[in-house]
Amino acid sequence: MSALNFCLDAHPDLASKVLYWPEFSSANYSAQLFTTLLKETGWHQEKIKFWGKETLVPRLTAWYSREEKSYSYSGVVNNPNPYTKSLNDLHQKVEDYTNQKFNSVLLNLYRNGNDSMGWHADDEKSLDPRAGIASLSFGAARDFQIKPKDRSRKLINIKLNDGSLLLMKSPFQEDWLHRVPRRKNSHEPRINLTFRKLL
Ligand SMILES: O=C(O)CCC(=O)C(=O)O
Repeated sequence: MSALNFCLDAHPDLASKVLYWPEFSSANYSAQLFTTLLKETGWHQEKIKFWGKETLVPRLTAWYSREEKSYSYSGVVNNPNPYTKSLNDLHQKVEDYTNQKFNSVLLNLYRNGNDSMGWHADDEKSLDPRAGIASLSFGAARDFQIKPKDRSRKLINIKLNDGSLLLMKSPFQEDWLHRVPRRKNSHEPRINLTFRKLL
């Protein structure tokens, strides 16, 4: 269960902040989970205000919490759905791998390479600043990019593969931004789950 940091070999200072398990789940198990999550999840497309104008976010999302926690960001309030059995099982496995505790999960569905997530940090006051954020990916491989908030260095690209797990340890969110950029040549869907600990 030891993490592999080959994508960050050139950045030894990040080894204590970002951990990557490329084979958290087997191809078979990932394919099953992808189908289950796609079907079971209460997906919806949020509207956010951007420069005073309402726009649809370029992906579908869903929020689940074990402790009935709501989660707000960018003016969107996510009311909690109760955990399903699949989410419970995944949650347990992710906690075992990462040795961290979470109580909620945000799911993102990228329908194809046109869907994306802009630069941001998961640093809302409602999140426990001592807890990490664990990001689990199924389906199409997509680039995940990180860069320091103070722009002191260039962005770093990490390819998040099907069945992989990435852990952003505390205090990564204090100093770094991340995003999933559009990729015109990616045609397949991807589901990402970020396990979080809300206060
Ligand atoms: O889809 C991903 O890999 C990242 C998701 C993310 O950044 C988020 O949910 O805050």
